[in-house]
Amino acid sequence: MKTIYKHILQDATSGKKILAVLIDPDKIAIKHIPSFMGKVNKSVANYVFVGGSDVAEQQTEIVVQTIKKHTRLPIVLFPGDITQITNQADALLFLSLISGRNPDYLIGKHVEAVSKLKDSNLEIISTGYILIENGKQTAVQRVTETVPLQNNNIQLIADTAKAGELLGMKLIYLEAGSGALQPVSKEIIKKVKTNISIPLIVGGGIRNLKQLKQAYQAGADLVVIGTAFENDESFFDELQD
Ligand code: 1GP
Repeated sequence: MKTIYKHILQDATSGKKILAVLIDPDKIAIKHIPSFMGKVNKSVANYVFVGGSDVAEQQTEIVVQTIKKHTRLPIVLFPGDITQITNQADALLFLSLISGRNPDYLIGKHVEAVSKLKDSNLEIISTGYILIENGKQTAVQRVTETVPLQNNNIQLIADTAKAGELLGMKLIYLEAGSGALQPVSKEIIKKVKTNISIPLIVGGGIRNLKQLKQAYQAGADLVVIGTAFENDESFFDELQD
């Protein structure tokens, strides 16, 4: 049943806040997945996102298969490349990097992905992906060779998000980049949220409960956290209810 987007939409509409734990297949050891997922399962996390910027071929499939054995949470691919697409997951964020002007990441990779997706059962969720400057170069920026939107140009960020919605995208993802020094600001989240009527995802550089709450209060419907859990799993203890 392809109901992941329906649930995100329902939760976003009713004001319920959603949390996704991001697992980078390049950064987690397979043998560590059972204990890591034990902590995810006890936390308030609703989804497991899987993806990264530099991941060896086949690695995503092995990681997703192992995660599946240790959780009932839906697994959503958040791929940095088409080699990370695997039918073992439940859904795929079909990301178009609308903050950039690199045709490969706007449409090229998507055309390449079609042959892989034709016979797949993945729920495909069109997502407008917007990279925001955060003070240092991130992996997404390096790999995609795009320039992030400046964090003081809030109107441009809001217009970019709205253009994504008008193009028919189902989600907007504001991304400061994995391990960002600063998360996306409250002002940006607020402005984008008031300009769009589709669910808003925010991620990058969120490392503590205060920043998580700030993102939700500003208008994020779904927050993605990866690095903070990689660095300190005790963060899960703060997120038990
Ligand atoms: C990165 O938004 C995600 O794509 C999560 O970022 O690893 O900084 O939590 P962090």
